[in-house]
Amino acid sequence: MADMAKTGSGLFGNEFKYEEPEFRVTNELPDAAGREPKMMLWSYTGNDILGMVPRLQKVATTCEQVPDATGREPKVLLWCFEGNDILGLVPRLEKVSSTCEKLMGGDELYHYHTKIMMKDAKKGGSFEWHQDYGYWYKNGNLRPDLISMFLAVDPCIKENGGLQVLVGSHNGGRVDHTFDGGQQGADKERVEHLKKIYPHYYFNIDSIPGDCILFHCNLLHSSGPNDSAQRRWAFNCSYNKRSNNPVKKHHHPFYHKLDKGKEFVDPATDETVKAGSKGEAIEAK
Ligand SMILES: O=C(O)CCC(=O)C(=O)O
Repeated sequence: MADMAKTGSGLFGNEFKYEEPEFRVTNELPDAAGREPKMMLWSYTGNDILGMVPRLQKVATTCEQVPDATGREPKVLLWCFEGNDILGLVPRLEKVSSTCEKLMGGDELYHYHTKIMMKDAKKGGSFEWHQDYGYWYKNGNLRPDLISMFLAVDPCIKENGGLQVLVGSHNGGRVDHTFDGGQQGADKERVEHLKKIYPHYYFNIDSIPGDCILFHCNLLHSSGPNDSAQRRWAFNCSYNKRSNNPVKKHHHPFYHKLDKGKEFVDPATDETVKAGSKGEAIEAK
């Protein structure tokens, strides 16, 4: 959609819909991200992401169970380096990585990690209120210069433990985190105060699996248990700024260049060929 980024839509005016064939990030997106009390939230669907969803569903599950405060366990499958399999393409996609880069001010980002968050039907546990920076601060990232893309593999709705956020709370700065079950949870008293300032919002990503949300690492978010009969999986890629290279070695990587994949050669710069008549764009079938 040529003018996709001209106007935000949705409840908070910062949801943007992407449609094939054109994807273009204009300055309105980062502007919307910076405005109070809006949060960083974008929704777009891409066929290349959608095409991977069935493959994600077949992934081998060498995952961790991370108990919530009640002992119920959502499962997490986490990897740091992109890898050369099909799943490694997701964080490399231009429309994901370059959009995140633009939203974070244009500085180079690198892939910090990707996760698949799995909540089994009737069993899956919660993620307590937290900021991702609650974890990542402890990893030696000096600044909150990280961003994530949460991609719905299954419909993610309130009933199966979909995502909830405090809209705009990334503007409130870092909150202290301590263990809450096996997870890092934000200071509960502080969260209760913040709830009075920032609206509590449930996402319903029910129409198109493949929709995603991009959000800043200081956005307070959580998700409930899955008591429904419907599985809830989500794919989550996180990036850090190169200029925010962590100061301590830990379980996620230091800066490494993100290989965004293809770069087409401009025949005009190729001295080994003489370009003939101007070629026409080939449309993929
Ligand atoms: O998968 C979810 O419901 C929440 C995930 C989450 O909070 C996170 O990855 O930081």
